[in-house]
Amino acid sequence: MIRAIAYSLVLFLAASLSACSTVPPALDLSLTQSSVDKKFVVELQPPATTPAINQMHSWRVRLASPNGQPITHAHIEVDGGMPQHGHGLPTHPQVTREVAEGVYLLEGMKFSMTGWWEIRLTIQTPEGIDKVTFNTVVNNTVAVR
Ligand SMILES: [Cu+2]
Repeated sequence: MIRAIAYSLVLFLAASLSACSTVPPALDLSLTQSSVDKKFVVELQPPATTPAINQMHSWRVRLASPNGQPITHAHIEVDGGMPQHGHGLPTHPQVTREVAEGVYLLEGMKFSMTGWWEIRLTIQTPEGIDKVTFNTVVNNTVAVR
């Protein structure tokens, strides 16, 4: 009886461990994506050094038209989360300003867990509104001090 319980506990732990670490194999990790309706080409620029888990950090967003012209004065909203865990971002990141022509500062990013995260942007410009989704896999297990 105890052996049976111990055995099923081991099976359960093995199953939950593999569920935690499985990232979909066909995940598109490209940092340059076309928006859903092809109105924009968006490049996410990660911080120069990989942030630790729970470390607040910033990204840059480079926004261009399909033919490569920088798009200025856009309003960009940020959303995201972990699709496999059903939770959102632990912070409310914001695009705070345009630091160069068509390049925007995305502040307040933080990843609280390792694994697959989605970063979703909604981009509003005078030319229209469109959405884009990026996938990123956080492998860093270093905790912030
Ligand atoms: Cu999670």
